[in-house]
Amino acid sequence: MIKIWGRRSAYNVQKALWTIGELNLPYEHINIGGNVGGLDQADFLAMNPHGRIPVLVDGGFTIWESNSIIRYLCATYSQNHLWAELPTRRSLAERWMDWELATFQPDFLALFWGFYRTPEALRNDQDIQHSSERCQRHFNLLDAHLASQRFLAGDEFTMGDIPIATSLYRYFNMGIQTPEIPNVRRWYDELTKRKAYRENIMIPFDELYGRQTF
Ligand SMILES: N[C@@H](CCC(=O)N[C@@H](CS)C(=O)NCC(=O)O)C(=O)O
Repeated sequence: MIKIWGRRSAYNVQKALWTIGELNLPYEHINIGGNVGGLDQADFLAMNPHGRIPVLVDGGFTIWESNSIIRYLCATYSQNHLWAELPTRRSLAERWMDWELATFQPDFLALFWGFYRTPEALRNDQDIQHSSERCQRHFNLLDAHLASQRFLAGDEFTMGDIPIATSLYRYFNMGIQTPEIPNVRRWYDELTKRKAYRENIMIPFDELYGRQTF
């Protein structure tokens, strides 16, 4: 039985839970992190020395880093569906996963923390503007890419969609101005029809509003 550690409101945990849902895998969830704490406990640090969630254990094997967890789950359980065996085809998905981690997520989290998780009186409008503009550039780029295909790696849903699309529900609902991105909207609308997306990503996040601690 797969075990996954991490609070359901955490962006990176949501990616892993969504993947588990897509693959219809039975799992045990251990709520940890945020106001529940526990990430500094010795038994948790023995699994992930970085003290971060998510952590996944499958058959006694431990994995940390959300995108590595997605790759592991899809390679092991998706029967060539979300994970392409052919390296060239798989690279079409993997580039978006790496881009999400290295480029997109730092700007998206700067916006989410600067705007949504900072109490209004403490917000730095200039920083928010800066990260909002950077996010708009990323979303415009995604919009152009999605003009000619249904999903990020082609016309089928793959693991490459998961990391970036995890941000969409919050981006469209956190109360900031978003650019005209009809192709991203169409992609999002399509994802909202997926049960696993609705159950793991489209969940209220107002408990995080104005809360600067994890
Ligand atoms: N690059 C790591 C980042 C892990 C990370 O920073 N996770 C956050 C939640 S999104 C965390 O552990 N926060 C501490 C907490 O929730 O208490 C990954 O993708 O797994």
